[in-house]
Amino acid sequence: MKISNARVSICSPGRNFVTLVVETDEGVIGLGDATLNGRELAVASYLTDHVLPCVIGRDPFQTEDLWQYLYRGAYWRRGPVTMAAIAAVDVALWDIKGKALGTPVYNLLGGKSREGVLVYTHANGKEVAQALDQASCYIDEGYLAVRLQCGVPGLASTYGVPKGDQPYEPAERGLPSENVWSSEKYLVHAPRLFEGARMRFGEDVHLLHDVHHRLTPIEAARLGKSLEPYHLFWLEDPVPAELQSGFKIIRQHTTTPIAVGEVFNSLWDARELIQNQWIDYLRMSVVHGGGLTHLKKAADYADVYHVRTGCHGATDLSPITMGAALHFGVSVHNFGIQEYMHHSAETEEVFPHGYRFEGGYMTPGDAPGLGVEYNEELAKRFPYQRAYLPVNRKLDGTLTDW
Ligand code: KDG
Ligand code: MG
Repeated sequence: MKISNARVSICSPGRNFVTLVVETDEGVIGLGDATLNGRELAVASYLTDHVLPCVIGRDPFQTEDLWQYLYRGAYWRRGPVTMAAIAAVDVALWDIKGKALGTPVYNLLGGKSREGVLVYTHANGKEVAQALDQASCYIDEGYLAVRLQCGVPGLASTYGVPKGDQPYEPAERGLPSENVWSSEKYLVHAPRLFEGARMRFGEDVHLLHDVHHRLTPIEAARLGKSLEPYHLFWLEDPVPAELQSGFKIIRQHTTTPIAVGEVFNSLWDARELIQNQWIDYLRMSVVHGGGLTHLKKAADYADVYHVRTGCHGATDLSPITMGAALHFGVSVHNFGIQEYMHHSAETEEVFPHGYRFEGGYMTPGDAPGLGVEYNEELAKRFPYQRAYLPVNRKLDGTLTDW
């Protein structure tokens, strides 16, 4: 079998997605996600102009060699654009291999280690009560794990909390909007959200929280300590992660479990964090973490140090990545949890899929390959629209780390 053609398709059914379609001379087609939120066209060009001409004519079964060829062969290694492009090719090849062999991708990754993967979803609100009301609805739907975010009194808007009635979506169309941030106000308020949650929901439901890299290590240590009575499943992205040893300070002060890695694109971004056991969960995703080939290696390395997986799964990761993450999640031994933010109805129509949610868990389905399709004709009705993540400034106007 040979790769006979490959093309990039960009659409915006509610939000932007970059999809790679790989065709073979035997008629088997594979799909990959190459979406990089707010920088979509850079990955599309990287693929179309630089990568795809090199993959035509190659054997799609050679996932390892082709991954190394695109990673080592380019000379310029790593970075979100490069790694999202490599991931798209890699995932499309795993999809082809599964379809050609008539088996779901999880069987190619070691087979099932579990029947379904534990997922968490997002409950948000401007006020504590609103966030808890939303969480209550999800718990009634069967969710066993919920991420809680709420507005901070004194701050007009907070990332992760929708401004209007629409569900929270990480990107906004047009130019970047700006949010205002105060670590002082946030540190006082955040524990109230979790105190309220434990009073209302009891001790069993798993609660998670995302700091979006906004704190210094010692501030994050204080937050972790103040949240200990509410025993979070994890505290995510407490500090920016370029300086990996920052996590050592957090670890010295708190037993609240720490998750990081949605912006990582290589195991090298996490090596010290894992090796020093400064984190508990690795959030690298299939799309931004170089595909299934690289993520499997990162997970196996993490396993040695008692670190479990907790893949990023916001709406900017397309249903193709969600499907791939579920095959990965049911198979990898040290799976921890999977994020699951609901895609819009238009997105679901453009990407029909076999994965399902039931009773707090998700399953990838048993269709050969990934079990996710792409309706390219329908996608054409939703052309790309420029969109960005918001920018955050402190009260005095200084940009935050993120
Ligand atoms: O593109 C970035 C978003 O997906 C991210 O900010 C959302 O932090 C996020 C999360 O944990 O889902
Ligand atoms: Mg996050």
